[in-house]
Amino acid sequence: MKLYYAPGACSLASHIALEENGAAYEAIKVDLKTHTTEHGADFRAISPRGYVPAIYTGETGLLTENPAVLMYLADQGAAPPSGVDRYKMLEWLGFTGTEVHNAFGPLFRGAEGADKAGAKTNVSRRLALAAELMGDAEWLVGDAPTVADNYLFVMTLWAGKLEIELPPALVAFRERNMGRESVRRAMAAEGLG
Ligand SMILES: N[C@@H](CCC(=O)N[C@@H](CS)C(=O)NCC(=O)O)C(=O)O
Repeated sequence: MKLYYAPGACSLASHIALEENGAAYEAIKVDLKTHTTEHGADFRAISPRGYVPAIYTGETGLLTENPAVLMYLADQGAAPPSGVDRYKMLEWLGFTGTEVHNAFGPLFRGAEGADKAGAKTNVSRRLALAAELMGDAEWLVGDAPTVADNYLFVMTLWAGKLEIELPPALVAFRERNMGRESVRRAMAAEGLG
């Protein structure tokens, strides 16, 4: 299996899942500015979408879009969530992608002034809702982390980098995730401190 990633991007969630699963894989870094892989290949020729994450497997060929990639990787794991938990995980993947991840968009596209302030407020509102939805739970679904936790965890890292205050529950969630071996390994592999 190959993972196309950019350091600290949303593809980190998939990188964590691969470390969690423990099977062999190759991680290929992509420069998102030049759309070139670390091997000098044109990334758009590999994936016309031009963004990460993308995985390539013998079974799926190229697979993109966070929810699909993360669901696939969850299913390769030792204990994929089943029954209602599977739908709950999908619910979190949908929420994190469309409500939280998308809210960061203007900030990564260089929003300034009132646009930047508005985008930060929007992200804060979404993160506050995530914290409310979590309640007192340690993990998003059931009693162990899933790929949905990986994805929301990356959002908490982005918030920190952009100096967006996190609700206390998400500060604790971020710390809890930082304690996972798979998270440490994936972050180290991406050169993240
Ligand atoms: N809809 C895509 C969005 C992925 C996405 O936003 N990827 C960002 C990194 S977090 C990216 O590669 N941006 C570079 C670009 O769009 O050219 C998904 O959910 O996988």
